[in-house]
Amino acid sequence: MASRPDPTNGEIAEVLVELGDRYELDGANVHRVLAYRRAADTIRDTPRSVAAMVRAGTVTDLDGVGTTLEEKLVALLDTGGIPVLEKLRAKIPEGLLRITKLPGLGPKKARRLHAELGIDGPDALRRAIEERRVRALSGFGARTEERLLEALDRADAAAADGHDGAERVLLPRAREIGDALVAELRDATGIDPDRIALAGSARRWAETVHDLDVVAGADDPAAVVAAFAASDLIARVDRSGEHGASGVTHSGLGVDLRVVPPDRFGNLLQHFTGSRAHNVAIREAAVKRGLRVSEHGILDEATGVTHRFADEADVYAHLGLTWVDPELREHRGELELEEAPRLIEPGDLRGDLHMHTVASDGRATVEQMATAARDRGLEYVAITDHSASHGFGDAVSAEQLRTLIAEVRDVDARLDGITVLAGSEVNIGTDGGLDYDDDLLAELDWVVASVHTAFDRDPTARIVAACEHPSVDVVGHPTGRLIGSRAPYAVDVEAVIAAAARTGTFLEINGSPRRRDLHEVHARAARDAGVLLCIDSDAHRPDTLANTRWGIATARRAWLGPDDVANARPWDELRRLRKGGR
Ligand code: DGT
Ligand code: CA
Ligand code: CA
Ligand code: ZN
Repeated sequence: MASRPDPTNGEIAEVLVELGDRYELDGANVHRVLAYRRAADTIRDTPRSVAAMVRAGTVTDLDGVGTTLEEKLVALLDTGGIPVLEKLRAKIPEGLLRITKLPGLGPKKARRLHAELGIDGPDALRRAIEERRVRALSGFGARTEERLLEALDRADAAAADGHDGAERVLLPRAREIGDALVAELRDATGIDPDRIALAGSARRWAETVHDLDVVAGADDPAAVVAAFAASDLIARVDRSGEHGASGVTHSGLGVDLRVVPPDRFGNLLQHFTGSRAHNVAIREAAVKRGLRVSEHGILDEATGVTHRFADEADVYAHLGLTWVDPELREHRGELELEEAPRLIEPGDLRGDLHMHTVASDGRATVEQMATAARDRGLEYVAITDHSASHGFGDAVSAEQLRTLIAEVRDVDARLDGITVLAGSEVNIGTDGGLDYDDDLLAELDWVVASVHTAFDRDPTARIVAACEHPSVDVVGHPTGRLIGSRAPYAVDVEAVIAAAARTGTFLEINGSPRRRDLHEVHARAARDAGVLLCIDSDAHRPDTLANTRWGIATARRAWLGPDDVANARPWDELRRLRKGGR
């Protein structure tokens, strides 16, 4: 049998997503559809080859992969296809699948467009809207037509820009794979651990990463390149030479590897850490001193001597620059710093003031969350479940909140080594009002106020009103964005910062890796306006308490030190800093 290259995990995941989408359009049971999507997520996030697991008969070890799916994966590897997928492909037009991806048009509506109007793709949909035939269907109005037309225009524009291709990956996933790869190359080659690193956006702790950059300084570069090609984290090597290689991980993330002799590792690391804008600024500053900076070294034009450095810090020193932490290298004034600022570090956080339990949409109890936080070294936590109007069956009514407060007091009394505070993440209503009455709010130790609904109903005025409430301690995820999937709501961040400063309300840096909200630029502006920031996990399970690490990353990129962060203080100090010295 002719051998075909194994599909990467990303490619397998795509096939399963397509299978789920087509089943859904075919009217299949929702659980089956969700099962395919969940399996696709698991497979995409598996760092090693799933194709190899299928061959070894171990693929059912993965969460959500059973024997039915295993059979399909075997067929995919052996024949390049899955029979039921071929059947569904024949049955459901490609264009129909495309229009279900339009915002506002799920599979149910798409199926009706197909069944009742014969619409089989974007072009047919556009024609039908122009002929005002869509609004004739029940459940579709003139407003829907208008929105669909806008969505079609946006989809066309995105396709023309080529923006529908390679997506950026959230930082945690990129770092998980990148750190594993660096560790593997280190172990395989015995290279000096200080001479191999992740560079690029991952080292700068950016929100998303387009590709990984691995740099190394080694006496035998070919050995590092060979280890890279042999790594089972790498699905495919596209290009390889004596001093580097490019490849793709199983999840489809690109990787560039570059290797130089150890004596110039500092230059290489500095160059490929970027950012581009930071490097351009460095080169311009250097030229004025008669120095030319590149990844190969610093050329002194007067003497013709090229200076090379094993350590990155020496590159900055040689250029007469203060050391700049990687997170600051974004060309936002970092080269003008006279000394390196003391940035906040993970160990500086003493508390975590935003987390959920089974009382709302969390997965663990108050006691489990508090115990896990204590084991992570925290001194205090606030339990902040969703408030009465949250919906999705996850709301805490006023009466339930009283019970929850009692539970928190009880856990606090029983647990040693951690202070457990009674709080709430209160929805800000469309009129700027809060979900619970003032007396109940005043009983809480900690109140996070967040917008979760009606994003188009003047979020600025609502958040400003919340800041003016005497019991509101902090505004949660102030702009509501979800990186890669939802734009911030139209909130005037400057006005929110001004209101926070005026009222003594804190602003949150939500650590969920797809939020990181406030954004670093806004967090820096808030600090400059005298506002204290809270770095919170917004954890819904014990293990996501670790999300404060991504909040720390944003805080560092905002130039924040421990003094700028409310929960870097002991609770006894912070409680007095709450507005009105409550
Ligand atoms: P990414 O991959 O889009 O998430 O962001 P980066 O920053 O990792 O960008 P990437 O991978 O294109 O390049 C890594 C770093 O290498 C970049 O931040 C600066 C440096 N670099 C690469 N190519 C160039 C270049 O042509 N000019 C300059 N000035 N720097 C470059
Ligand atoms: Ca990169
Ligand atoms: Ca790159
Ligand atoms: Zn929230």
